[in-house]
Amino acid sequence: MNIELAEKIISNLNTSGVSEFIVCAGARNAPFVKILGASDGARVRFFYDERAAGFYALGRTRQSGRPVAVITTSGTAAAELLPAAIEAYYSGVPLVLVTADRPQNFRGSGSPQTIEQVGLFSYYAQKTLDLSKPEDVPAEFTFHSTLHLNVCFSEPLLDRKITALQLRDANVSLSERSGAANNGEVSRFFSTVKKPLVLASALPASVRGRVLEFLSNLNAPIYAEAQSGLRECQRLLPLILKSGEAMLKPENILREFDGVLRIGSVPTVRLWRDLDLTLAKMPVLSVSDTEFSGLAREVKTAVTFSSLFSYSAVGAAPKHDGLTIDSQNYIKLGDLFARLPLAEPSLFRRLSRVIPPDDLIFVGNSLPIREWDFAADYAHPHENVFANRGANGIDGVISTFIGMSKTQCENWLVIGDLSALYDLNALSFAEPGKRLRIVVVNNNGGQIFTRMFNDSHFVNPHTLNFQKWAEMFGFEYVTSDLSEPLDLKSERVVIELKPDNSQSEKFWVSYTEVTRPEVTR
Ligand SMILES: Cc1ncc(C[n+]2csc(CCOP(=O)(O)OP(=O)(O)O)c2C)c(N)n1
Repeated sequence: MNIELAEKIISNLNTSGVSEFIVCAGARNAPFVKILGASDGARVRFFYDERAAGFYALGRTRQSGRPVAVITTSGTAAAELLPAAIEAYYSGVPLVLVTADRPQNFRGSGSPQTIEQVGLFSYYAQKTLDLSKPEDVPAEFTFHSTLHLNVCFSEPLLDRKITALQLRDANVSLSERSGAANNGEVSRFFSTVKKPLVLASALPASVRGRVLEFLSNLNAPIYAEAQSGLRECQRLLPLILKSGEAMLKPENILREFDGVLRIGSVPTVRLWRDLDLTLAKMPVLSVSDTEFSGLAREVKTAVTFSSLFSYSAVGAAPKHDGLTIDSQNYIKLGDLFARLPLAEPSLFRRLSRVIPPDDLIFVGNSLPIREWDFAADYAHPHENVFANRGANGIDGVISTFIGMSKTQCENWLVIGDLSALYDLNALSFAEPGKRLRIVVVNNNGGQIFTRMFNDSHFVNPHTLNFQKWAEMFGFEYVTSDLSEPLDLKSERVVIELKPDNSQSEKFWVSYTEVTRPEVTR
């Protein structure tokens, strides 16, 4: 029955739209390993680290727009998928988690490699099925968010001969977030908010054109994060705030704006957290393709894009003062970049000039995503910037990036040193034909905490460099301060940037000084 059960699961997943399987072999999932090892027509990859495999599958799902299944054996192997499941859940990615299990009567016994697997992913499996018999397997699966299939196999594990399955490269259109256009909440927001600030965060490519149209009609100042794909958009540039978070301090927000329109995923910028603290009374409207409002307020859901688009924004916001202050600050910022060339933000600025416009860029959490948003040059547009912002983890970043990488362009990852150390074995996922440029910003620890707490216990300082790591996985290794063009010879490269931490410190002190309101007004 095991082989029949596993065949039915693979076939039905495949006909429902899964044509890619990442398999981490153990004994308990032997039926899946044998069947997928012998089948044709689907993309199958084998790997040994389930945590990395979960994130790689997440990256593959985000790249292809189709559900990808990751298959583990029983026990802690299954538990290793939890971080990727959480990230997928909050970013609305349809990841399929298939965990092999011992038969149901072993539950609660503590026998070898037996843990409580049903409910293992808690909230983070949108749907869970506990499958023991072929008759339990649904003919069709639907994919909205995370799906957990826990599959029980008894011994003998390989209970009959395998027949090679002929799988197909299935196409599936994922169901969009449902809900008819209802612009009631949108018009209510604009009936009270007359001076809105727009926060644009990660946007699906499919809605960018319409968001662009809406925002140019609205004519309100915009803080656009790079993941929106609109940060350097020529048409919106006159409305874009370019001098970083100084303009977004609570006192400035209260003076210049009377509401916040957030479009896209939950923003990274500090202001978003202030909207639950000192700015808790400021009206906020969230528009997103995931349901989460991202704020601990009474309204915990976001409205759909179609609700926003059914509202006519023409003339909703008057011409705005905040933009003048921002432009003055932006000029001062230019001087800072020139004066402190080895400060971390200055390196990010140069890096943004080095990366060609159509390349894929993945930014790690902690400082990289913030410094890219802050410092990337507005004269060098990049529309394909991604990050793991569902749960903001520093885990699984390299695995997700390699999963998302494409053959048609260069693929750049910009990552902190601790985040890189977290996911070292991910380089095994590299495949021929994909040009990977992994930029490790090695500032010797988690420097995001230096500015927050000034206590080295948070930082985990070290003196490691990444040369041997690159060599171990056959990557070219380069160090640079980006003052000269990069001369990369290989398909796969690790580029280590070493900011001067004392220049970075001076940079942020000077930034606060030059953008202080008394100085600017
Ligand atoms: C899995 C996980 N563990 C811990 C954290 C908390 N955290 C946020 S940033 C950070 C330090 C990251 O250091 P690094 O990657 O070197 O980046 P830097 O701060 O230097 O930019 C930590 C530990 C997290 N976000 N995710």
